[in-house]
Amino acid sequence: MAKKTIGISNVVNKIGIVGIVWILISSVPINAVTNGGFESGTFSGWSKVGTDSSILITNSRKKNGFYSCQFKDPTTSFDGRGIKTAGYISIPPPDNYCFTVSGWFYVAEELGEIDATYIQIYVKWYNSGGTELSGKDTGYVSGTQIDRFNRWTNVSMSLLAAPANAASGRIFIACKETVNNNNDVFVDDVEFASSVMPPYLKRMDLSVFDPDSDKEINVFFPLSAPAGKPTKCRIVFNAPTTFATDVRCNILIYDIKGRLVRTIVRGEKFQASHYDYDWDGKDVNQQYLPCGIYIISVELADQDTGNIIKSQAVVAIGRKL
Ligand SMILES: [Ca+2]
Ligand SMILES: [Ca+2]
Repeated sequence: MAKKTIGISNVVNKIGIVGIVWILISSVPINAVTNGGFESGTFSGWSKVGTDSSILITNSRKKNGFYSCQFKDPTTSFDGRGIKTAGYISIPPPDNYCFTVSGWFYVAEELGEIDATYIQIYVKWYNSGGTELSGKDTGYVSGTQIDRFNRWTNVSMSLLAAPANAASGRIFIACKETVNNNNDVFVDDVEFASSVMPPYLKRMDLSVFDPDSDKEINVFFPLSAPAGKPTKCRIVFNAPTTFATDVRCNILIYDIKGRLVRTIVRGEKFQASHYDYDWDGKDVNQQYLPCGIYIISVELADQDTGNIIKSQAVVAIGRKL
């Protein structure tokens, strides 16, 4: 197989297409939450979800400043004691950024049983038209995360990926209890931040091409190609940014039944910005594979963190009749 490792400018000159170019944008927003510390002394920037009189701004406890939000006497439903950001918080491009949502929580002991108190903090995502991208909530946490009464505890979820078409997010926070202890819950210093998406979370833009024409293909003909049709499949993908740690790459070919039929690369150290391999349609024994559908699977594994990003493409082997 041919292996070519080429730089970005070469890729653009050579291929000239297909989202090979990614845009690196410098880091942006931190704490885009209006009144995230409740320091206006009101619910400006927030909407209540649930029983109005039981969700308060209070100065009786605070992580910072003068105020926090108090959920009094939780019920057995998250719907009864909750808040959400009133506005849609614009986000930078989900392709290039991941997100962190965090807040400080305080469970005030009345009758004990910390395990009975649950909190939630999560993000709902919306497209540019303000339509909720259903089923895409991220960052759910329940109360076992807060294991002490009467102490401020930070709950933070980072590396949240937004759906590709997300343009904004809203933060939802709620609490409930499964035993009627009425242990009030306080929240303060809610933050929503973005950071440049680390390489292992980034899409690889895996594509397959005809090596001769640089056109994307769905089918190739290793054994006997009709005129003008590709005989090989070229596998192209990117490292989104330079890896900071030790990343290994696997490129594996599976048949439609999930059987591994060919290993193009296994455990190779991945260092270049762009990779480009040819597959000749042969199996591990250098025999031509039968007509059918094959799945090209590329995995990048971070040896330090154990994180894996996987991308798959489907291609068919055809045969001239
Ligand atoms: Ca505060
Ligand atoms: Ca209660």
